[in-house]
Amino acid sequence: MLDGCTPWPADTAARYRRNGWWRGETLGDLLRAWSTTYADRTALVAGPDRITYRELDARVDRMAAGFARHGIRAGDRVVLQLPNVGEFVVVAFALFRVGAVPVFSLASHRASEIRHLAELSGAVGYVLPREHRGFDHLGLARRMLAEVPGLRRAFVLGGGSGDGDDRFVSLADVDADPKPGYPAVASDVAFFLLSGGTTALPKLIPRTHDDYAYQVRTVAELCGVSADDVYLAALPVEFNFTWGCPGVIGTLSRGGTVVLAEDPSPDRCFDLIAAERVTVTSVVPTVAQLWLEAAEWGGADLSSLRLVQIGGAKLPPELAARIEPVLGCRLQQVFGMAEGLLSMTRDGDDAHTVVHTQGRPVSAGDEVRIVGERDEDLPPGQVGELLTRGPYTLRGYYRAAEHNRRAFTADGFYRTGDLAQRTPDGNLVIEGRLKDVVIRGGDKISAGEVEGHLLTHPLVSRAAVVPVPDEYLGERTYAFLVCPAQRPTLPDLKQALHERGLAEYKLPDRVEFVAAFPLTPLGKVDKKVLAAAAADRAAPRDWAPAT
Ligand code: J2J
Repeated sequence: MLDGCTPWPADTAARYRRNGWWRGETLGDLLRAWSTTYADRTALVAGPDRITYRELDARVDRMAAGFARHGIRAGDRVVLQLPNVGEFVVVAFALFRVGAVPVFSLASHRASEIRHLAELSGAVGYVLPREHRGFDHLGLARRMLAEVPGLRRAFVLGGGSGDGDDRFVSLADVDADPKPGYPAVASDVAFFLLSGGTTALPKLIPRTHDDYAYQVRTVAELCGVSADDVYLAALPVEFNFTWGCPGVIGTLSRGGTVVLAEDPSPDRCFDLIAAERVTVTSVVPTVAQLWLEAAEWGGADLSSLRLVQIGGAKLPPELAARIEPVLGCRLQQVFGMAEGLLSMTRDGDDAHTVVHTQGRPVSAGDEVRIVGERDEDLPPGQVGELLTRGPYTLRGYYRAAEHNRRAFTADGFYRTGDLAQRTPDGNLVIEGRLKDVVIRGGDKISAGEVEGHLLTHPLVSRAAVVPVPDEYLGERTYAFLVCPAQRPTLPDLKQALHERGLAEYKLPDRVEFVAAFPLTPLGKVDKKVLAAAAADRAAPRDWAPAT
């Protein structure tokens, strides 16, 4: 396995293989097999492009050879930052085939995040759009190539640099006659997903071909995906939910059609659902709410939908109860994480289970514990931290030995940081979380990361970021600041964070200045008190200045 990753123990891996869960197939080889079976069916619809399985496989082959010709080798890391375009799928599979490892960045990431991901992964390449939603990604790539030592090539969708700099290659020129026999290995890392992050800087989640192929196969089976299904990728395609739960890969594995939407707005998605007769899609609760409001206005033809998966953040039961009557299709709640474990409600579950729980883990190999403060197992009905390990859950973040000691138990359970209980009939209910994260819409924002950036402002001496409930986004980001000399304005602070290259979605929505922070008996900032104060403007703020 790639240096810096934590493999599963040998006996565990052997058991996963014996059980037929890990089959030694790479994602690149699997696409080849699917293309042979479903050759002339439509694999992908993106904008005006419609491509068959055969064409997709051929494009992937040519691009893989093109990457190899541009010096990309097995084991090389490549930051992949593209919006929901067909090229995302082609690039990802081309890299899988070569055995190179894409790092799935968000299209909304800026200099701060891309620099960190490129440095941490040791990336040699960066795939990006020339421009997207008014942002100059090419300019960002110029900066990254200058600042990150190992980064030597940028592959640009929509053209090269235009100034003769041969480190910039147009993605269209990543093309060569196919060569057989790449050295990708199924037990090795296929790609990196990003953690929702509790630490100041995002961590990388290694996903192997074996583990991801298993996840996708299991979920596609559970959701009854067939060649008649049309999956709408409404959320960003690099999100684990969209990519493989069953998402893009699960749909391709069964001969269905993947339709990529530029954004999840009801305007855009309802047209695509009607035009392409979409049957399955996945959204976060915030998007579900917008869709419900739009659908209640009437006029949309959503009759083809059979299943809407909702996950990524808590789905309020009132919202959950409206899905089936208003959208006219089945709801599936999904509790998932890029780290692995997926829990879902099932076809055949009663209405109460679907509305009020996040279902059951998808694999017989998923081990789930709900524990109290001393890691003791709690009985059904009691809320504790959810720990998990299994055939598609990581054993360690990439190059994060110290963090891994805290994030995993000695016997390899991942501490999710989520608070959950198990109902007597075995369903999970997510009750909250221990981790210091704001879930804004579906976006995960590490409080520590934003605090670190806020603290670089010369007027800010202390910063504490907490979630505050929000009717539309579920939560927003609320920053408490101690600024003894003078107070910066919110636009001023936003501008400063912006200049530091922080992605837009991480900027605080609200800022409040206080004289001091409330402290726990152990002298740590008491974020529970701060979160309660953020939610209640009338609550007292007379926390004594620390002495
Ligand atoms: C409450 N919190 C939830 C839910 C995730 C499928 C679906 C979602 C993700 C995802 C994913 C939640 N109710 N239904 O990767 O494949 C919060 C938890 C969790 C964190 C993981 C998938 N579903 N969450 O959201 O890696 O706090 O993955 O630990 O982005 O989102 O975030 P992420």
